Amino acid sequence: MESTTVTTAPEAVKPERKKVILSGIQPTGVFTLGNYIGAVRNWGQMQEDYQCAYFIADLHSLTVRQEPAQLRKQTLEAFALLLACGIDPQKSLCFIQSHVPAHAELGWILDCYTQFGELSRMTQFKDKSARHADNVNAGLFTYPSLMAGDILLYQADFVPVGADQKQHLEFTRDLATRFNNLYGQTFRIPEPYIPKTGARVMSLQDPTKKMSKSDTNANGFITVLDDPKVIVNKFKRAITDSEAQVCYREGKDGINNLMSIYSAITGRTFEQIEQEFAGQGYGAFKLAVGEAVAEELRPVREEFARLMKDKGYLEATYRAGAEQATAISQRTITKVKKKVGLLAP
Ligand code: ATP
Ligand code: LTN
Repeated sequence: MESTTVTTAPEAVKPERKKVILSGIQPTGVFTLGNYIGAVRNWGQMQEDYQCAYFIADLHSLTVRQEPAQLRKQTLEAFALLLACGIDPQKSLCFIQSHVPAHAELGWILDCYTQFGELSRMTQFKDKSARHADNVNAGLFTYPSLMAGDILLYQADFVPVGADQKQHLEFTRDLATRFNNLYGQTFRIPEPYIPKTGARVMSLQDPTKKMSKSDTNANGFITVLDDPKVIVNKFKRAITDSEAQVCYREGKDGINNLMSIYSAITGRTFEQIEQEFAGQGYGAFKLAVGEAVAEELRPVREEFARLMKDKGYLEATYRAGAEQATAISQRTITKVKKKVGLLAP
C-alpha cells in the first residue's frame, strides 16, 4: 500500500514493485510437448519471484474457424490444463481473455496505430494464411495488435513464450514505443523471455516444422495428456537419420530435436547425452526419451483428470480471475482512451 506521509524512515520505503510476467495460450487443442517445454512449464516456475498473469487466448483462436461447442469445451480444458501444469491461482492471475473487455478495446485502438506493411511481414500470418487459404480473415492479419494489447494492458515486464512468438514481441515493443512517443509514457516496454533449451520443439514426423497442436498428423506431436504407451510409441516412430549415432550436429534435425527434448526434461547437456548413448543405436535413445517425457507428464495428466471432475471450482476460479483482471486492465485502458481523445462516458 502507498503511504501519503513523507518520511525517510527505512521501514516506510515503498516496497519495490514486483516485475510483471504475462503470457497466453490459445484453446486450439490439448497442449503439446512444445507448448509445455517452450512455454507453460516455465510459467509455473516464475510464480514465486514475479507477479504473474496467464490467460487463455480464446479471442485469438477465432482467427481460425472453430466449432462453437468444441471451442467452449477446449477453453475450459485449456484453463484446467494451465492449473494442471503448475499454475497456482492463489499466486498468479489466471483468466480467460474474452471475459475481460479491455483486451478487445485496446486491440482495436492499437489496430489504428499499426501499419499494413508491418503486419504483412509477420511470419505467423504468412504461414497461417497459406495453411488456411480459404479463410484469410482480417483477424488473422491483425492478430499481433490484439496480442500487443494483451501485454501492454498489464504493463508486463517479461513475456515468456516459445521462439515462434519473438517477432510478435518485437512488434509489440515497436508499437508501444510509437504510442509513448506520440502521447507520453503510457506503456511499459516488455522484454521477451525465451528458454535456452526447448524454445522450438519440432514435429516428430517432420523435424523441420515446429510441433503444433493443430497438426493434422497426430504422430507429429505429443500432447500433455497422451497415455505413456502412446508417448513411447510416438517417439519410437519419430523420423531420424540412418547414421545411428546420437550426437548433435547440423543436418541431423530429427536427432537434434530428440536431444533437445531429452535435455529440456532431464537437465543434461548435449555432451552428457552423447556420452550416455555412445555406442547404442537410436532404439535405446528413443525409448529413454519417450519414458522420460511420459514420466514428466504424469502429474499433469493426473491433476487434469482431478480438476475436470470439479467444474464448480474451475468456474469460480476463472470468474475470480476475470474480476481481478478487469480491475487491473481498467487502469491502462482508461488512460489510453483519454490520451487518444475519446470522451469519458
Ligand atoms: P496452433 O497450433 O493452434 O497454432 P500452437 O501449438 O502453436 O497452436 P500457441 O497457443 O500458439 O500454440 O502457443 C502457446 C505457447 O507455446 C507460445 O508461447 C508458443 O511460443 C509456445 N509454443 C508453441 N509451439 C511450440 C513449439 N513447438 N516449441 C516451443 N514452444 C512452442
Ligand atoms: N500468440 C500467442 C498467444 C498469445 C500471447 C498473448 C502470448 C496471445 N496473446 C500475449 C503472450 C502474450 C501464441 O502463443 N501463439
